[in-house]
Amino acid sequence: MKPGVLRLVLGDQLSDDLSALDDLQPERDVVLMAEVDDEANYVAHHPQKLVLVFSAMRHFAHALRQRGIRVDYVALDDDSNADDRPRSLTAALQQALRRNNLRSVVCTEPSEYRVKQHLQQFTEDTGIALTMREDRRFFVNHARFAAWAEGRKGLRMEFFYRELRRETGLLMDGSEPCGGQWNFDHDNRKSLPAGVTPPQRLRFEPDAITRSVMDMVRQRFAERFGSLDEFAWPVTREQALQSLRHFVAQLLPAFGDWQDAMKTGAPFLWHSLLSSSLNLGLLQAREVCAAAEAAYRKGDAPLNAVEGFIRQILGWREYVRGIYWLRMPAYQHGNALQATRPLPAMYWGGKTQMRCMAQAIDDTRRHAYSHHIQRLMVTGNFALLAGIDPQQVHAWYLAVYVDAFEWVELPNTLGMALYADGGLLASKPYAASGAYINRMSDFCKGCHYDVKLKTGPRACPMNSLYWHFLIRNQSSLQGNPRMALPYRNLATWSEEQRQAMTQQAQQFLNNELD
Ligand code: FAD
Ligand code: DLZ
Repeated sequence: MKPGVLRLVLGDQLSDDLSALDDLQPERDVVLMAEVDDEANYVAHHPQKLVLVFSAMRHFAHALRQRGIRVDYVALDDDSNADDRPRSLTAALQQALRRNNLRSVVCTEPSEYRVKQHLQQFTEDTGIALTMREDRRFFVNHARFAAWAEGRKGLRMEFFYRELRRETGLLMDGSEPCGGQWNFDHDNRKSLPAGVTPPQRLRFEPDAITRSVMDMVRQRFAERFGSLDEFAWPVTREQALQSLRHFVAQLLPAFGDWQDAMKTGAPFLWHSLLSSSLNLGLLQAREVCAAAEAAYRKGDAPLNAVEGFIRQILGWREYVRGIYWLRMPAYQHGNALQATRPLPAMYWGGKTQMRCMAQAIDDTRRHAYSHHIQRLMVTGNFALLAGIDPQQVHAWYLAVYVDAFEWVELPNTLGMALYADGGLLASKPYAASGAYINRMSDFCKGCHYDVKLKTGPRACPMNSLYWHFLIRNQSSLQGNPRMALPYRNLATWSEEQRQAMTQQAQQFLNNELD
């Protein structure tokens, strides 16, 4: 009989058709899954993220065992092995090879550069044979993305997305896009009228496995930012599929209309809440896009909603992964605007009188979630305008969201929110004053600050910070044609006006932030 193989399944590889499980022979192979300190601590993960990852891993291991597959599962709270418990994935691998008397490893390529490096170092150090297979769960592999990027001046998502629409046939009528246009963004920027109430979130109440992980996380990670009280995330494929069905039937039809809206006390609106299931592997991008398209074809959801949704997954999700693998490891050090301010304490729940920030951060604390516009145009925008160190912002986003894995978080944070990659990902900085937040939300009503004011003690800080950002970065940004409008406006200001605005912003930065 051929010798058995150790098949490593990582915490975000919880998919039945994972390439690492191809040709698995239950009578001789063993699957290794390991909860380890290094992964739990490399950033200060929100307790809900820890519970989600560990509970989903435990449920996946249980499902494999039910199929007759042998699983060697290393639990963080397995006290029978406390002295010898592995701290890292590679230590877990080494121990499992010995324990199961196996000599070779098969895995699927890790989604994060850091983890891939560890595994490659492991084979170099030990000489143990490790076969790394492609991750087929994405529409596009690294070679395909590199070929698309090759020789292009700008790597704009829109063109990549159109190629994928043609290639996959998603929302295509023959060779033409459904509805005669590729992009329905302009229909998807409505603010939410008073009286329109968002639907309830679908909740998955913690079962015995999740409750036991919650106890462990409460005990071992008590000091972490974030609450466990409202944990309701899908932890199994069945729950993730239920979530998908709920989204398509109840939320997708209005997804487009309110895609960019924000509302006090409504953290989820019509967003799908599918990112954690997608990123853990409980759902596949192809099936999610297919379900959305089917709703359009049946007449159950309008094109602006379905196109807007599919663009996020087929377009943005694939594109940011492509950028990540194309440009790592240099990408993670980007700081094109030379931002150095430390991350203020308000991001970790410290006091702030800015209602928009308080709302986004409190949603984050309660749910390990805030929707895209809050991430980009509130917490991200503030960090951009205030010149906060991209590394600290990156560590925050990577820690606090249930869906945060570096391959998707880093390009969104460094590239989209902070323009720290110098415009590789975004054609201009997503910088906005308080007027944008006021237009798209009800946050400014009842705020300590007045969104209509630019200077004075009650002036909205987003206003002075916005102009300070433009003044401070004028030499790098004014040549960008997409920044022409604000710089034309700034050109009409007197030197005194510029100075007054700079002083207003600096006062806030020096006195109101810690
Ligand atoms: P929906 O609004 O319902 O969108 C549907 C799906 O599209 C999402 O589930 C997601 O898979 C995909 N998607 C949407 N926008 C993006 C995007 N910009 N990039 C990649 N995929 C996208 N997304 C993550 O999955 N993990 C992260 O760590 C993450 N960090 C972010 C950090 C910043 C600073 C910003 C601005 C965005 C970040 N995003 C991240 C993208 C986006 O905000 C989340 O995917 C989205 O909010 C998840 O909620 P949802 O499932 O309800 O999304
Ligand atoms: C995020 C996370 C956490 C908290 N813990 C583990 C773990 O103990 N074991 C594991 O296999 N994966 C974990 N993950 C996911 C990894 O940090 C990492 O994101 C993936 O392995 C992708 O490379």
